[in-house]
Amino acid sequence: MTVIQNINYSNLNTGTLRLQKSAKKGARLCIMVLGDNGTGKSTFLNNLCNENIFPTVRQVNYLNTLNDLEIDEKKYEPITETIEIVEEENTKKITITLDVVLFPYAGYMVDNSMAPGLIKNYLDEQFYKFLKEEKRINRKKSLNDTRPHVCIYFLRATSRGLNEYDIKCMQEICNKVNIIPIISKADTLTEDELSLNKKLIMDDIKKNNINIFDFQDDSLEGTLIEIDKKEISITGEYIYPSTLINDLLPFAIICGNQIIKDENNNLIHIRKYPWGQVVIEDRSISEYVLFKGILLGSHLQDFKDTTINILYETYRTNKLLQEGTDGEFIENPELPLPILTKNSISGSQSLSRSASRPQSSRSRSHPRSEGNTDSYQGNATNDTETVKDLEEQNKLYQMRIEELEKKLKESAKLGI
Ligand SMILES: Nc1nc2c(ncn2[C@@H]2O[C@H](COP(=O)(O)OP(=O)(O)OP(=O)(O)O)[C@@H](O)[C@H]2O)c(=O)[nH]1
Ligand SMILES: [Mg+2]
Repeated sequence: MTVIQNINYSNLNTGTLRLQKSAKKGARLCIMVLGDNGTGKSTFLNNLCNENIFPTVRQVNYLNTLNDLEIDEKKYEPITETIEIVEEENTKKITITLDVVLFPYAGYMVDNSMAPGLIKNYLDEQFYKFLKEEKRINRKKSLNDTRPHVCIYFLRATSRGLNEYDIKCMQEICNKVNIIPIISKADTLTEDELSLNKKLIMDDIKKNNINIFDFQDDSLEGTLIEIDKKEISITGEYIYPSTLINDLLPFAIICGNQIIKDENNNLIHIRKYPWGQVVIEDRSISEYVLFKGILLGSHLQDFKDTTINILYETYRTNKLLQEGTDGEFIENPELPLPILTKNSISGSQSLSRSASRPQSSRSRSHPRSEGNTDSYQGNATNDTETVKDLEEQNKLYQMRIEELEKKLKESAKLGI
């Protein structure tokens, strides 16, 4: 676990005040970070914790990787890291423990078709582990909870909306985790391109029924950001305290590659270019601070609540229902089998109708009644013959009964 003494970000007062409520016991959040390779995930995480914890240059031999591109489930095993962020505000310390889950190879391979399913399985597994702990008779006081509360999904702005892989991946996981879409490397786009990409991505999200986290009526007013009246946004339009967070999605961020101190001795992130530098905390350049405030401050608890009360609860209900059904479903050889009728032999509709009727000894003792009812289909001739056989047998029994009755009457007459 890495402990980071954190900084005073500009305009974090409202949020940090909110966070102080939970400061005593400390807040904990589990984030999953997904997205194509090289989209800036590690850089973002390093900015978040002010330290180079996540290597931004992949520490694998690229040549070996290229020679080794066959699909292998093991490659998709997640990496987890726990970071402790300590925010200092007016001499008060606020600790946020961040559990980070990364899938280093997801979106990296030539064939990524396995990745969405495996990520979904991972999320299911975390739900299942929690459910198992919850169902124990002797439950631990604090259950080991590894359920990711947020998935920060990094998107490459291509001016063509979402690519096929991102659609598939988001569709697979959107009912298991709160997705927040992010356009990374926003410095590579003009204001117009950025507006267009935000729109195209949101259109694709709606069109493909991807459920991302819904901020509902929450506006910037309730976040960490103190906007006086209006200020210019990254897309060149104005934002106001009343601007809805949903209208800003996907957040467009630039992340820094250096940390320096400003004139007030606060740490700030900068991205250096050959022609100059930009300050990441400048909200007209990057929505990083805005997103950070929402993630670790104003909406931290909302992400957890939605995960626990909606996403996990839905999983739990379905799982328990499924288990209940499985438990009750005992294959019973005594279950009534359908009576064979002409209709039942010729059509599935009549088969289902006859299935609810009681079993006759005739069909039960019939050798074919032990098999699948489907096997009766096409045996109409045989069954007609069987009925005839039985009728013949009945006639013989009837004759035998009549014979016996006759004998009884004769015996009675003779007084035997
Ligand atoms: N121009 C620009 N470059 C960025 C930005 N964020 C990250 N980068 C650069 O993009 C490159 C890849 O960044 P990483 O953070 O390693 O990306 P990643 O998504 O972790 O990559 P993988 O782990 O390989 O999938 C690095 O050279 C970063 O410095 C950004 O906002 N703007
Ligand atoms: Mg990385």
